[in-house]
Amino acid sequence: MKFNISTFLLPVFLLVSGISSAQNFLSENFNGNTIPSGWAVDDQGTGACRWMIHASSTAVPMLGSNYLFVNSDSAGAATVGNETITSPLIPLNAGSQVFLSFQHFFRKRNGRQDTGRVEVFFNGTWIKALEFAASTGTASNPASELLNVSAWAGPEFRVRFQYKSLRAWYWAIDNIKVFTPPAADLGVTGIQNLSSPCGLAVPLPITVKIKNFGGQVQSGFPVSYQVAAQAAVTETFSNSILPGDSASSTFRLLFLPRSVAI
Ligand SMILES: [Ca+2]
Repeated sequence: MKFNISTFLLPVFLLVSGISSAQNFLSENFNGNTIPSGWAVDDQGTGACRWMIHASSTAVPMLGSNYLFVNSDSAGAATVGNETITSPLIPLNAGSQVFLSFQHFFRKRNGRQDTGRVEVFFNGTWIKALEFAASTGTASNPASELLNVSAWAGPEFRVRFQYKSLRAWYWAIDNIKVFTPPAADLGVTGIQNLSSPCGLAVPLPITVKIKNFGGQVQSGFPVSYQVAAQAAVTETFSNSILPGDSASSTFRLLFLPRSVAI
């Protein structure tokens, strides 16, 4: 009988937690009804396409609260989007560990030219940090982005979101943060979807995806999993993960499905 391991209780956890102070330089949830103070909207397109605050809706619920939105379908075929929204000034000390995070749904319209670009201001120049040209996230499950922007930390730091399109769909964004994370902050972000080829006595490797949310390189930390009431299995992740990066880890001890009561 083929089965999916996700049907079992399989918690996977790390034994590393945040141990140093975090600092928020910007944290905006866009829950108000207007563009927050200090944010600048530049509307260079045609039609009603411009950055605005949008309420959570049936079509695009996002996370259930208001969010930042630009809609390239707002004026029909005539819509040309060339839309930018820029954060307030966020003075940063050069050399500090700084991350940018946000959640979003970039809805690509096939066959159209539409891109969403994230830029940061450093040393007098806007620098491309991220660009989206394919659908990213969904209307009810926005993607979470985490980017190490430390290389561009400086007294003139700002972040802007630029949307360009020729009557495409839209870009919805929420929870933009600029922050220094705790030095040690690791988490399991996924478990490889395992299934037995046939029968329950086939040993299976368990692979998990680990992300370093913290501000320092991490290595040599314990990772554990536990199936139902079985004893927890703990092994050491010996490679290194840079801040903001992810890595896969496969437990050397294979999992025996037959040892689990169904
Ligand atoms: Ca919100």
